[in-house]
Amino acid sequence: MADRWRDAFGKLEGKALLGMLAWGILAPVAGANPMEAGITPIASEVNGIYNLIMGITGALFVGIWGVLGYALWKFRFRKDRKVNDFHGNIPLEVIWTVIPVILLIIISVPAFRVLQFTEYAPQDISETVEVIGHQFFWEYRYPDSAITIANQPMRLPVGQNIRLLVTSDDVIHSFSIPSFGFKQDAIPGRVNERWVRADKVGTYDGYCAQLCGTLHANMLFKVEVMEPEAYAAWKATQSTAAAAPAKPVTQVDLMAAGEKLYASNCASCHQVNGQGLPGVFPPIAGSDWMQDKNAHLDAMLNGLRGEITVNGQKYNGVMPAFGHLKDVDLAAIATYERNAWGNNHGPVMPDEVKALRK
Ligand code: HEC
Ligand SMILES: [Cu+2]
Repeated sequence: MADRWRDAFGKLEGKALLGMLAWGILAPVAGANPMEAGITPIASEVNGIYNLIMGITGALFVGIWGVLGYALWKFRFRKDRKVNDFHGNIPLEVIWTVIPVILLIIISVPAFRVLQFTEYAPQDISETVEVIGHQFFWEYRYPDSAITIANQPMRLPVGQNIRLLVTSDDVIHSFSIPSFGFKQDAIPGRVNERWVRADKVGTYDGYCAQLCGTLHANMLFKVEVMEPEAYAAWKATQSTAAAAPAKPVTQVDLMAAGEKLYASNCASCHQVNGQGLPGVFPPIAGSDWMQDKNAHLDAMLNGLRGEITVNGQKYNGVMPAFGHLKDVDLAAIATYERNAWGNNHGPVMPDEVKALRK
C-alpha cells in the first residue's frame, strides 16, 4: 500500500497534483489572491464580491467536510456496533434550508449593488472613447479631438471617468481588460455603453474574449494609462500630424515610411517577405492582382472579400479595410508594396488615395 502511494506521487503528475492541492489550500490561508490586482473602482468592487463568495464557500467547504469527515470516522463500521435506524429530523431540515437562504441573500445584496455600480456611469464623465472591434484588430476613436487610432495601445488619462462606447464592424468580439475588471461584448449594429476610471499609471494587457475567427489570437491589445500632461502631449502629436500642411513627398520617403507601416499593418497576414501564405493570404511579391492600381488602393481603403485569383491560385478570405489610416500612410504602404521584393509599379501619391475615398 505504502509503495503504491510512493510510486504514484514519485511521478511528475503526482508531484504536480500535490503542488496544486497545496497551493489551493495554502494560498488562501497565506492571503494570496489569484485574481489580478485591480486598478479601477470597478475592479476593486468585483474583487470584493469575489473574496466574499470565496470566504463563504471556503467556510462551507471546511465546515461541511469537517462534519462529514468526523461522522465517517466516528460512526465507522465495527463488528460490535448496532445500526441505529431513524427517519427525518424536522428542526435539522429547517436549519439546513434556512442557512443557505440567508447565505444567498448575503451574497446577492452586494452583488446587485456592484452590478448597478458598473452599469451606470457617474455624472462627471471627462471624455468619450469609441472602441470598435474588427477582424482582427481594435480601433479607437476620440471624437472630442478627432483622433482615430488602430493597431496600437489605447491611451487613457489616469484618474478620470471615461465613457467607453463599444461596438463591432463585423462579428461579435469582446473587449476585455482583466486589471480594469472590464469585459464588454462588441456587437455589430449595437453600441454598448460602459465607463472606466484607471487609477494607476502603467501599461495593461487586454484581449478579445470572444472567439471571432481564424486570427482571433491577434486581438491581444495594450492599454496605456498616462499622466494627464503626457496624455495631452500625446493628443497634440496626433492632431498636429493630421493637420500638418501636405509637404511634397518623394518615392524615397514613401518607401521608407511604407516599410514600417507594412510591417505593423499588413505583415501579420501577407508576411514580411510579401509571400503571403499559399491558399490563405495571397502574396504581394509578384502578385498579378495588383497590375490595376485602383483595385489595389480600393482593397486597402475598403477591404476585400469574396473569391479572387492571384497568380492562378484562388483565395476566398476576408481582408480588413484600412480606410482609417491617413492618405499619406496608405500611399506609403501602397508605394512600398508596389516596389519592394522585385515589384516595379512606381509610386502612389497621397492625392491618388484621397481621390478614391468614397
Ligand atoms: C487579417 C489579414 C490581412 C491583413 C492584416 C491584410 N490583408 Fe491583404 N488580404 C488578406 C486576404 C485574406 C486577402 C484575399 C481576400 C479575398 O480572398 O478576397 C488579401 C488580399 C490583398 C490584396 C490583393 C491580392 C494580392 O495579393 O495582390 C492586396 C493588394 C492586399 N491584400 C494588400 C494588403 C495591405 C496593403 C495590407 C496592409 C495595409 C493588408 N493587405 C493587410 C488578408 C489580410
Ligand atoms: Cu475578436
